[in-house]
Amino acid sequence: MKLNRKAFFVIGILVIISAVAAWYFYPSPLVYSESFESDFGEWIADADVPLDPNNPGHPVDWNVSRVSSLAYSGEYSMELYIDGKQDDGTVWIEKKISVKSKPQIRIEISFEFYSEQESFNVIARVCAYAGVSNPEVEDDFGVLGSANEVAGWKKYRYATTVHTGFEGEVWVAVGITVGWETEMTYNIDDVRVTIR
Ligand SMILES: [Ca+2]
Ligand SMILES: [Ca+2]
Repeated sequence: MKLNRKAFFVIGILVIISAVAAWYFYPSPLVYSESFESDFGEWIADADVPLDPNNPGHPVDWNVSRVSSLAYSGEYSMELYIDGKQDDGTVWIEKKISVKSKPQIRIEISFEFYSEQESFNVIARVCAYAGVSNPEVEDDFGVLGSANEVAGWKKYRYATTVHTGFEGEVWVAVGITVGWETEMTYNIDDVRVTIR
C-alpha cells in the first residue's frame, strides 16, 4: 500500500519531535576555551600560601599575571609565580561556570603547561579542581603530576563527575603546588573546560 501525504506529514512531525527531544535531553557539551589573548577571560587568581618568616606577618610572595613573553597559542599566557622557599604553597586560576540544573555533570579540563626545565626532582606539582564550591585551600585540589616532566609545553588533563545538587554553578581551577624549596614560575595557556 502506498503511503499518502498525510502519513508522510505525521511521520515528519514525529521525526522533528524526536530530534528536538534528543537535543533537549542530550544536549551537546558546553565547552569553554581560553587562550588569554585579550584578558583573564573571567579566570581569577587565588592562592593558599604560608606566612613568610623572613617578612613577619606577611604571606610568601606569589603572583598571577598575563604575559606576552610565552604563549602556547596566540601571544599571551598566564604566568604563575610563587616563592616556594617555605616548601609550601599553592597558586591557581579559578573560574565559576553556570550549568544546567542536573543532579550530576561530567567536567573535563585540559590545558597547556610550560616548565622552563625538566627535572627528576619534583619542584612543583600540577593540580586541578572541579566542584560546586569555590576552591580556597591546597586540599581542595587533585594532583595531576610533576610540573617538571618536560622542558617546554605539556598538556595536562583532569576529569571528574560532580554532584551538583542542582546548584546551577560549578567552579574549576588549575594551578601549581610547591614541591621544592625554591622560587618558581610556570605558565598556563589554552585552558579548555568541557561540561556534559
Ligand atoms: Ca594564549
Ligand atoms: Ca577561590
